[in-house]
Amino acid sequence: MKILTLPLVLFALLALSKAADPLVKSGTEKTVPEQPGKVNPPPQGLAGNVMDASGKNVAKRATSCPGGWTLYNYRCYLYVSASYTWAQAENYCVSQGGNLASVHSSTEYDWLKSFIYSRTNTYPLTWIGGSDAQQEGYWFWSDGSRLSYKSWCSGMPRTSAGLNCILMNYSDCKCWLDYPCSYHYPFVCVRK
Ligand SMILES: [Ca+2]
Repeated sequence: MKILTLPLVLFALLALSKAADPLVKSGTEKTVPEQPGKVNPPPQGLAGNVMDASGKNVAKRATSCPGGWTLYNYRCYLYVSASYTWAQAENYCVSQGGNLASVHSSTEYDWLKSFIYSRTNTYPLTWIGGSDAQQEGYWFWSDGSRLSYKSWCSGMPRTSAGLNCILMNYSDCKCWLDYPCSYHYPFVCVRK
């Protein structure tokens, strides 16, 4: 019996030290006391994910789409063939939980053109969400994102009054035209 007792005692000691381990660890990790009132900048996650201080992802990124919408690069797209004015089109997109589409790179624009082609077998003039109706020359996307990537046709945008909304797929180059917002065209909505 004595031979058996020693291994049992050793085992019990080992088990006790293992159980105590997490307590020791959490004790030693708190060497830097938290400073009340100090707000750390939100950490940047992979692929531009924006997280708040608790590590929660606050940037909305779609991984699936409602029926009829198409997922591309974490956003959902809907082509609407009905001809609306730019404002009617934007209003419709908002009613569906989105905005008129914004475009942020040539890759994204190439995809958007092919997406419309997949729906229509052609390249129709189509409203997207860019507008300078608020102030001439100040272009915004209706979804609030920054208008930095541009695919204007040669000579665009023009400075004459009343050409305040972006039509895509103009001419052979399928570039952007600034056009009167009150004209009726099909359009593309986007939602996150
Ligand atoms: Ca304008």
